[in-house]
Amino acid sequence: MPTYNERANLEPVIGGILAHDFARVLVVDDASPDGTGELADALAVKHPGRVEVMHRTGPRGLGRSYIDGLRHALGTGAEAICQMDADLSHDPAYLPDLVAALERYDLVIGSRYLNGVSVVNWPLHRIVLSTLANRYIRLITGLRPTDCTGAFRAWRRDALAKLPLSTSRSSGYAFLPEMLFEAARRGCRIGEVPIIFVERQKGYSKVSRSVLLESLWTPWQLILRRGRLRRPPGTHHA
Ligand SMILES: Nc1nc2c(ncn2[C@@H]2O[C@H](COP(=O)(O)OP(=O)(O)OP(=O)(O)O)[C@@H](O)[C@H]2O)c(=O)[nH]1
Ligand SMILES: [Mg+2]
Repeated sequence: MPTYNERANLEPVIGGILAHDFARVLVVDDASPDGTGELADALAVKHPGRVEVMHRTGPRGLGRSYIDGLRHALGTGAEAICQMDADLSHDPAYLPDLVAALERYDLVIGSRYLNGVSVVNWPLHRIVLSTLANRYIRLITGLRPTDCTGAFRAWRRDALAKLPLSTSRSSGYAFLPEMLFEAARRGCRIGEVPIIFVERQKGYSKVSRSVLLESLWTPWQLILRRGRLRRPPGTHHA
């Protein structure tokens, strides 16, 4: 779970995760100026063996943090590895649904767009932008999932281990469709379960206009490098 200035959300989200007996959590903090990292350290002391903290230094970034965190998680022997935002938009109550669907899939997406649009408290322009972005990505790359840009995902460890995590080029949000594309290319079975996504109530968004513009180029980069997905493994809805 990557964090940057999520002090107000950290304790409730970790509480929600630890409510599941099967779960452990790794917080990947990018030296948040608001003290999220220190709070995470205190929670690690409070919940020994169940909360771990990675303090990143150097250039910050969502994609970079996911790469470091997912690689670390692979090293722990976990059979199911989940990724999620820390701002409570991804409700930890869905974790059992995501993990259960790994019985049938290699990668399970917690999707906002499986049953129409399940997003609460977004202004209309953001819903339009996000649904258009997903259509755009599917059209260009050949990917099938309804939600290619969300970060709430569960992986079987063997599927994640096949991905070229260290050579990923995206440092920001482009990392999310890129990982899906690489998984689909390797024949991973990709499933989706519906989630209701609620816009953050505390803290602030880190999405900038330049990050969104950068994402316009991403699907083209993917197919120029690797070719469009010709026989995409069908996405089945879990
Ligand atoms: N480690 C790390 N985490 C980050 C960075 N940028 C964002 N995050 C975390 O990534 C998650 C998603 O970021 P948000 O700012 O919520 O992005 P978003 O969900 O697209 O935007 P909102 O809907 O406005 O919240 C949150 O848990 C952030 O704290 C970063 O540079 N480094
Ligand atoms: Mg968010």
